[in-house]
Amino acid sequence: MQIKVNNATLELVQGDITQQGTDAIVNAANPTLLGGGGVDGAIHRGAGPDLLAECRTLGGCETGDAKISNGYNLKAKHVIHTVGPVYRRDGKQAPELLASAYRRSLEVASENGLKSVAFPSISTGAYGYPLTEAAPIALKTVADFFKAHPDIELVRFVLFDGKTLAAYEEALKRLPSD
Ligand code: AR6
Repeated sequence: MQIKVNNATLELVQGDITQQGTDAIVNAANPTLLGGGGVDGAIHRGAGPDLLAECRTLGGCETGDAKISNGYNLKAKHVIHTVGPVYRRDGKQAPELLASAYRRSLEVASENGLKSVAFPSISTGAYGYPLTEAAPIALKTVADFFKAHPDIELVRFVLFDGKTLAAYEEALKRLPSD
């Protein structure tokens, strides 16, 4: 499923983000940037040990911020590491922190001249963000970013399982078109 926002494409696919050939893939990391489980573990395995070595030099990452590294053995030349909110811990601030994780990732992509970015569903695994709440925030933040930054041409959400894809498809159908 895909839509156009201005001249940019926003698309939803089911798959493994480590296999994507976009200019960057986004990692749902933790503030240490030193690896973990879920998509973070898969990205570090796919990139190889040089990624961890570079991440050690990045000085960690605050919740809602993003840092860029090389992609090493991945098809994508870059990994943008962001940290989403922990749903139960961050409470009322969780929606803005989730939006910030997407927005900062795209700002970093734009600052580095990148044109295509693949995202996983940030915070909806180990960090416990309910999918039905997270998906509309993710899609609206990306659609709003496109309106202000025509340099980004493609954002692909790479959703690991059918349930996650279905939640994003439902949210995309309901996305306000203003
Ligand atoms: N490709 C795409 N999506 C994936 C992949 C993959 N290869 N593997 C898992 N997912 P999570 P979070 C999906 O837990 O909630 C880590 O330990 C997964 O099914 O990876 O932001 C970090 O170090 C889910 O839909 O990230 C942090 O400590 C989504 O990715 C913490 O987990 C996000 O799940 C971050 O938690």
